[in-house]
Amino acid sequence: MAKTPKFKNAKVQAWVDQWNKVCTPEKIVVVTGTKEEHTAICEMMVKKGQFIKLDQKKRPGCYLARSHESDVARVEGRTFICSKNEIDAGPTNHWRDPVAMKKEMLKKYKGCMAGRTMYVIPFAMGPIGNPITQYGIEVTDSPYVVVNMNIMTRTGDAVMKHLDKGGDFVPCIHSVGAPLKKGQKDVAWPCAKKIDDKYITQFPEDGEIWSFGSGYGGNALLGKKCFALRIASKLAKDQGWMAEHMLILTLTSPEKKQYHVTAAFPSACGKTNLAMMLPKLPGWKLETIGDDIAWLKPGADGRLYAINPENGFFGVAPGTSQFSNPNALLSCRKNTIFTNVVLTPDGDIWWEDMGIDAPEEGVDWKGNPCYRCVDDKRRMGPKPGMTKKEVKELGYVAAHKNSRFTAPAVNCPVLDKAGFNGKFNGKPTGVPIDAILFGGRRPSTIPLVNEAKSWTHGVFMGSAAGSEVTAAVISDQIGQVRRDPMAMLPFFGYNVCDYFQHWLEMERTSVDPTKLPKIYFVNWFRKTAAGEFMWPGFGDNSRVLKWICDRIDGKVEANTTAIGNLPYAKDISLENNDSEDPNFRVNEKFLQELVTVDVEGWKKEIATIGASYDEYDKKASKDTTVVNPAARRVPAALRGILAQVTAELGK
Ligand code: GTP
Ligand code: SPV
Ligand code: MN
Repeated sequence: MAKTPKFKNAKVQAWVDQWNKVCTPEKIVVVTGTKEEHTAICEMMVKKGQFIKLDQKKRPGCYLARSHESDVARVEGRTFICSKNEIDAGPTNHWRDPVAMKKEMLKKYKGCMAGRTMYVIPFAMGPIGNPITQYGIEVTDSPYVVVNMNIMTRTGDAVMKHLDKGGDFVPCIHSVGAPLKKGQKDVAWPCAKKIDDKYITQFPEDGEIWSFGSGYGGNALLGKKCFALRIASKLAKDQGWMAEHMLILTLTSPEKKQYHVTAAFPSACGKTNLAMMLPKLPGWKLETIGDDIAWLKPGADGRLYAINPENGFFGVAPGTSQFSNPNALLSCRKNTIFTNVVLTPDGDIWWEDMGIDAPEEGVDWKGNPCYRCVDDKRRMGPKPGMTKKEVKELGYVAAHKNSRFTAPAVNCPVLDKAGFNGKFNGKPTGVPIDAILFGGRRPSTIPLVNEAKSWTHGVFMGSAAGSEVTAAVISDQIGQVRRDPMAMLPFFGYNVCDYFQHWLEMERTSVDPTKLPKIYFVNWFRKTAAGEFMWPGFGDNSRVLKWICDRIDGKVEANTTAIGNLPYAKDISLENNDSEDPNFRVNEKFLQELVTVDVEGWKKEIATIGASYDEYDKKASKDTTVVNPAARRVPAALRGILAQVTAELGK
């Protein structure tokens, strides 16, 4: 056992001491958060073969990691909400009894850090000192986690100083679950290889996070999904605020009017892209505040104010290109960690749809050689001389579909620095939100943009969100449409029905409900029967944002339909719609279709929304502790909207 360092905060002392005794690491390092320390850990990992140092002229401060094949994304099947009562975890979460779970996991943690260093990471979710900010301590045996946390959160001495003064924090424990015997050589990506040995566990009532067996992304960087969404959503419900899977952006019109927008899209459905999008519409300026998580609090004036609790971007690499998201590429030019992308012979990185030619030869995410296709310079295959078709048939990609970059937010050329620092008009309130967008990948039925008729209707829209499952999660359902309410399905820290009720409460308890943001549902992903996207997306999404601003300002009429207020096609600006590439040009015929109600499609849609509600209600119906027949079920107000839309569609 290592010697536990001394901490001024008694709770920190107890937390580290406890896990030192259980996990028996070789030594303990308290992360101070300096640049030198960060670099030294990266270099240590290079020496151990866990990081590849990229060409420092092309990518200063950048490294590449390759994960184990079993450890490439979040594991929803092994993610648990451990509330005392099962009903409090609700119908969408995997529930376990907290006492039994701690007992089971303690067995796993026993001796799990043997031969390894235990790092103690003090971190802040939000700007240090901001009244909305929350603090955490992550104890981990993964240096990869340390350097990623350094980028994704504010870490080190400044946080510890805050805790020294007795500040409270969320205690987190993480282990890759791969102890080393004496003299045993470490591997490139230590983790528990069997999926059933991985645990991503939240104890919302104790406010604790216990993670074991995975080193990847949201499974291991515990400030992100585990804390800022699962634990925070429960806190937020209890305290009257909201923790959401949302980007935050600042939009400035040619008339210099400013708008703040948040958007909740499921994993790998376009948050990072929208958050730093380059508007196609002339004169419009977009700035980034956050790309994944927003904490929103009601202000004294009735508006909702948002901060981004994170400090960096853990962005999807494939598809990120000079055309689709130049600001993301610029964000990862320096001090960035790449995971599971292709290594090029000149020490740079590449991925599918990066918009640049593949190297003739490279090393794929598994560490195997890969080669440029003979008939497509932008594809790579596992053998020399392959065609694009052969590669596709193999289902091969050189960069993993959920390969990612971890980039500091300060690198983003369009960062709204004040907003990112939680400031608005010089005050640490966060920014006032004008519009909330929901969305998802929906190849059919769902229009380009649909405005809610009321807050309750907006909550209904969010509750009914759905999307094709993406590679951001290890699942056998990739590509199938599933309901993903408010893009939070994997991230609710409590019962989804209570969460819906909480959204409704935000209006009921508001000092001025007229000041709440307007709510919209957007869909950039409609496809033709032939499988082509009907909307160019990316920078062209600024056309939709402008319509939303016009609606907020009362400048345009909308088409009032059964499903919501749709734009008239003429009100979607087609200025600057002259790209040579038809994929990056709005097709006016498609646009008309995108703003028309597909009545038959919607009847089916409504039926599946109703079915999802029924499914949610089942849990309470089967639970003997729920006596009130309306309790712990989908709120009647949402059922009311469902009935109303159904009736109007039938007319
Ligand atoms: P997480 O980080 O997993 O929460 O994902 P995200 O919501 O931030 O998704 P991201 O912006 O990284 O986008 C994921 C994928 O969707 C990328 O491959 C993008 O190229 C693609 N994408 C994003 N926006 C658009 C769009 O407007 N149209 C189309 N067709 N694809 C898009
Ligand atoms: C997501 O899956 O929504 C992500 C990536 O943002 S992860 O941090 O792994 O959750
Ligand atoms: Mn996300």
